Amino acid sequence: QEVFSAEMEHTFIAIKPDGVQRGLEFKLVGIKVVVPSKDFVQKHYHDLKERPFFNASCDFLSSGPVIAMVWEGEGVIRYGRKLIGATDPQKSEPGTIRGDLAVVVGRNIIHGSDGPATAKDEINLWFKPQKLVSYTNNAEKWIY
Ligand code: RTP
Repeated sequence: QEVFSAEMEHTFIAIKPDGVQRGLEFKLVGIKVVVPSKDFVQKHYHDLKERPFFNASCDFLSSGPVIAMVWEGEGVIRYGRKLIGATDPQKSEPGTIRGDLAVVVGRNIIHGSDGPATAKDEINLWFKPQKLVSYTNNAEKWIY
């Protein structure tokens, strides 16, 4: 079944096993593109239910495609937050994703779990366990 318009060009990009396994960064174990429903993102943001920006944040997160990922590795939660930068992009350091690429708090580009308990809940919400890939590293095959 053809899902894309014939006039628009598409490409398929795949990171091959050496690129995935050379240990260039943390381990990507799940990824998908999804337009989440408002009902779904209300679950994601359930902790913010009482905050004045809850509804606006839910409308925004459900307004278009989200690339959802699960990364694995020692310290990945803390490092992820460091790479992402402070919630308010105007307070994020240069060199962080939000510091370099975002301007306002309601459009801060990227989310990262803030601790082990939320990471577990969010991974369970966004991914079925069978969609996560568990693999051991074979990097020695590609290092010369
Ligand atoms: P995130 O969960 O998205 O990584 O954000 P966070 O922990 O850094 O911040 P949190 O307080 O959990 O807020 C979640 C998201 O709500 C939006 N927000 N708007 N004052 C505001 O208008 C306001 N404050 C927060 C942001 O998109 C924030 O990332």
